[in-house]
Amino acid sequence: MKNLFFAGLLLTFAACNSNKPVSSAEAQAFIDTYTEEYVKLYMASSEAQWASNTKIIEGDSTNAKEVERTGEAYAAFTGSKENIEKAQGFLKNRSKLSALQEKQLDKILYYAANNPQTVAGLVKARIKAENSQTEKLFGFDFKVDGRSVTANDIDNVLRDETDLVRRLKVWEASKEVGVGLKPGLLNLRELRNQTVQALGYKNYFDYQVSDYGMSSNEMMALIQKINQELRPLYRELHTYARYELAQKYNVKEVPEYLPAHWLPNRWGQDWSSMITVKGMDLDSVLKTKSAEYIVKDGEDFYKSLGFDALPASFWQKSSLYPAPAGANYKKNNHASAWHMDLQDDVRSLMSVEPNAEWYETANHELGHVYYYMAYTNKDVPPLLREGANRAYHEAMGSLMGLASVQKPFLENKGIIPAGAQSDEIQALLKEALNYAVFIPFSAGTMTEFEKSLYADNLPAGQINAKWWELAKKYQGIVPPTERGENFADAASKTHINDDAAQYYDYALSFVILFQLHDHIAKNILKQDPKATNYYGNKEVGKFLKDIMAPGASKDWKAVLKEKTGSELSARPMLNYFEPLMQWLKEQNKGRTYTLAEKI
Ligand code: X8Z
Ligand code: ZN
Repeated sequence: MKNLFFAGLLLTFAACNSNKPVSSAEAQAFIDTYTEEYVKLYMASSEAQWASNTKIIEGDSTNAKEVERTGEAYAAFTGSKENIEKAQGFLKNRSKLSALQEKQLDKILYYAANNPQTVAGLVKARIKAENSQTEKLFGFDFKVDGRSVTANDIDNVLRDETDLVRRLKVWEASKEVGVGLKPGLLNLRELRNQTVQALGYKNYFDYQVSDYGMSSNEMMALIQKINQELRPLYRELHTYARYELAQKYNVKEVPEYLPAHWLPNRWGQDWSSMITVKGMDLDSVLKTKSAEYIVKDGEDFYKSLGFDALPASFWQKSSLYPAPAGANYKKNNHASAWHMDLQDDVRSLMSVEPNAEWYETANHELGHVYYYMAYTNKDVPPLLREGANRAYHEAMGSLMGLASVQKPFLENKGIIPAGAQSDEIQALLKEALNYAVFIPFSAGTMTEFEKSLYADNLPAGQINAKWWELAKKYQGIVPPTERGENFADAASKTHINDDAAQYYDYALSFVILFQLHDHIAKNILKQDPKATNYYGNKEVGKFLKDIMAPGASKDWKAVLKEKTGSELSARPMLNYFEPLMQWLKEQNKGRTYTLAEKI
């Protein structure tokens, strides 16, 4: 990708390159000036986006105008011809630059490619279209039987309801939002592709993948390998779930593929709430707590490892709980974390309710926040205040989420009584229904769909057909009824709209998290990876901080090798679930498998 990128740049700007000799001091002066302006514009744009995501008022365009104004200013600067030429000029003499300077200049060009001034009109249209898509997605009023319901309400029904008629109704209601998002998505596909093409990327998928220093083909090969390695386990889980759910819903004939409305999640990406482990019923304990407890308890876990308390501004400025009933505004209902100024203003946007799913999500978001805090230090310049790669950023909090549901941890915290009997296989099954079930969704359905959309020019008339073709192939999930092209079920998923072409981040993050967890359990705690207690262990905290503190100033592959001794590998994840594999095969004896063994 890099080659293509520079080929494009040279073509566009060859005539303007200065031949002045460059020095590291000159490069540094440029980086410093750029950074000062960059941080200002980034802050202004973050504030506008924060307002636009936390207070969506129908018919009020105040936020939209601010998002456009600040977004355009940010784009004009980052994509300016002058900044591109300068960065490119310095990079012609890489040997004269320090590694840190080289990385920052590469970042400057990476940001530029999303906002080239040469296509300012397209960039402007994209900023407007992106904000309008987000407002439509999160301003949407879900309705069941004519009554407004929230995303949390929908999720609660899909988790607990056993009446299939009611489940179908709620599942269908959850997909209605996609209908109005389809034109916007098609428009954004064009705008996103065209903006990055102006600086030589093949398409927006290619652009996003290049942040890993990889080509799209390399990323697809990696992702497919992971998917294939997890396939035997997923195939057992899929077979098991078809039979168990048929029994749960009192359906005599076991379906070949899982009807989407049978699953306890809108996209079938996490089935863990299918199982309640006796003696470790975290969900019912958490339901007796407050939403505030969930977030505070997450912070307490991080603090026990030696992380600082969250700054007072986090509690003042975050938007952690659902909008009050009857509020005249809606808010983004998907969890996120924000580094507002690339300094100390860290926030999270959530709609926490006291249950196991939000407990996991709160841990996840705090992982982002503690990552921000760790790399906000004098050795990491603002332009490199990012994860070692995007997947690391996702992995940290998810790792803590995994650690926080293991039995010894829960016993230690007094969430479950010490010494309570519980079935280890059931606990492992519950985890697999979360972590293993997620892989075909993230590495399969989502990634393949977005690749098809951005890189392979998926025709507008095949958007929904493609989505369901992939859901069937990878997840073994089918729609409950015919879903024609009047629907755009993919667009009901947040990331398809506002975090485009990046969902492989999450698949990779799960692989990384099991690698880190395996290392922590075996080499630091000397505990069984399936039964750990991280709580209070400062050495674990140090291990995590050492990964987080350098941000993007270190190469992500080198970090993994240095910290775990191995390359990226799904082995630790597979080993973790190995005992479950045997058990599932036993359970599934005599049952019909419908998923192909190989993808
Ligand atoms: O989107 C998220 C985070 C964003 S910071 C809450 N996750 C993925 C999803 O919900 O689809 C976490 C894991 C998967
Ligand atoms: Zn995240």
